[in-house]
Amino acid sequence: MYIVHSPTHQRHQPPYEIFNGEQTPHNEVPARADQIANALTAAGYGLEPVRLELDLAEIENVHDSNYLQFLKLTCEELKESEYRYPSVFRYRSGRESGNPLAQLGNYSFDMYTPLLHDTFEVASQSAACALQVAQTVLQAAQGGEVTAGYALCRPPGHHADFNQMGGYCYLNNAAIAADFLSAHGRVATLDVDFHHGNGTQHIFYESDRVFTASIHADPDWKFPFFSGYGDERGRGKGRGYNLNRPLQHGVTDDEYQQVLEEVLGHISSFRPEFLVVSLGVDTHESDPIGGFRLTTAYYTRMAKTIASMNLPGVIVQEGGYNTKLLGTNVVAFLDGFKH
Ligand code: OKP
Ligand code: ZN
Repeated sequence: MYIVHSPTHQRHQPPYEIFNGEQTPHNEVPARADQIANALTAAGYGLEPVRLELDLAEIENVHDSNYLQFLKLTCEELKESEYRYPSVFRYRSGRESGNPLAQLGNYSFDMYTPLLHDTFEVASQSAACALQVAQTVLQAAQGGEVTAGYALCRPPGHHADFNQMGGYCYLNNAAIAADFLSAHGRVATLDVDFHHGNGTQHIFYESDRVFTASIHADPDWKFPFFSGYGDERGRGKGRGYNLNRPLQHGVTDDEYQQVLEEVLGHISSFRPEFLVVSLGVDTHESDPIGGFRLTTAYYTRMAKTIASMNLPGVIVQEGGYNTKLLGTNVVAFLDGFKH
């Protein structure tokens, strides 16, 4: 399995989350990616450092260029030790404001996702990991070979929308990979993170080139609350090309498996030529912020089931917050995915 990671991710270190006005420990810590990398190496997987540089002009289908410029310039302006959290959010008037505080609120949807001096650079490298894997998988596919690769992305991406950051995400790594592949064939994205992939859903909501599917905690119960319901099916040309399966707390391996098989049936009817998997292992029974009951062994079964579609695949790391077991769970998944 081709694996790409970014060795500079440690430089993005959000100091805390703001929840109910209080500072609480941040969940999206550098130890996450380090622990995954160590577990992969120990299991005999080879990791390649990312070499691709993200070209902002090439992701303008996925992210608003004003948003990208805002991220880049704001981070550049910050000193090494500084960080910025939004306080005032977008008001539904449609007016815009150049005030820096207003812009931060305009381009954010929560107070979990701060900007630091290195955030944009690290997020760009995270996205570059996904793109580099997508390029490699595409090349193999063009040579007639069905392969899969894994992008060890940090920070994660699936909550990042066209022009908003949130849920620890700044650039939508999976959407960037999917958009790139969609120039070469139909793409399906399957999001198995515990949380709904609202960014990925919304970015492709009006597209019939990318079918988006997500299995996640009922948004009435968990973040991101404002999207992820079963009646969201796509709009315009994209009508029928989005699928959500919200689940209640305590879901077990067998219950999850049934839903997964049903979702894969819908994905198959779309006849995709590429598959992008948003892999979050915050569905594990031990996850500190999740609420499902999936076991480590199940990730192997889950991966085998997904891999049975036999499509060129890009697996993108999203969430998972048990920094002791993350790597074990990712290894269990990748072990099951090998074609
Ligand atoms: C990002 B990804 C805990 C609140 C957590 C934000 C969750 C973001 C998840 N105090 N809310 O999908 O794993
Ligand atoms: Zn998650």
